[in-house]
Amino acid sequence: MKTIIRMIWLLLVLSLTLLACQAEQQQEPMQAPAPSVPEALAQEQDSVVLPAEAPTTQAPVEISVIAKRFSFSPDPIRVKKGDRVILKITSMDVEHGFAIPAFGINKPLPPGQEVVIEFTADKTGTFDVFCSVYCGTGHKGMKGKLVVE
Ligand SMILES: [Cu+2]
Repeated sequence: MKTIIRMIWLLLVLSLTLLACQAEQQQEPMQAPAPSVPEALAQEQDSVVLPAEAPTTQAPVEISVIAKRFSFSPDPIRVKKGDRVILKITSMDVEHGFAIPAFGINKPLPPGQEVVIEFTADKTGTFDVFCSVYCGTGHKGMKGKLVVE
């Protein structure tokens, strides 16, 4: 029994020593970065200034889209790779849905109400657009394309 108690004591002492070492180690690096925080802030401020010099690439591309039985217009929707795209979609008749699975987009379009969808066209290709809310006999054929060049 005594040996077991000794071992437990040893373990306790060891773990306490380890904890103390860790605490010291943590303190040292914590003191070191403290003065460098203003430097990091200064660097961040510098990098904030830089993108402001090239705002033209950041300007979003707005496209108005009409949804009605059983098509979208324009079709295809054309954008450039890297564009920040703002789609303003209005259903002219019944409720439709607007889905582009390749960009994780799927929103209902209540009739007569403009729905705004924003995304970044971060890959080139031709992507499926389709209606995701049953809207009548032609629903299955209510498809379009998004072309990212
Ligand atoms: Cu539909």
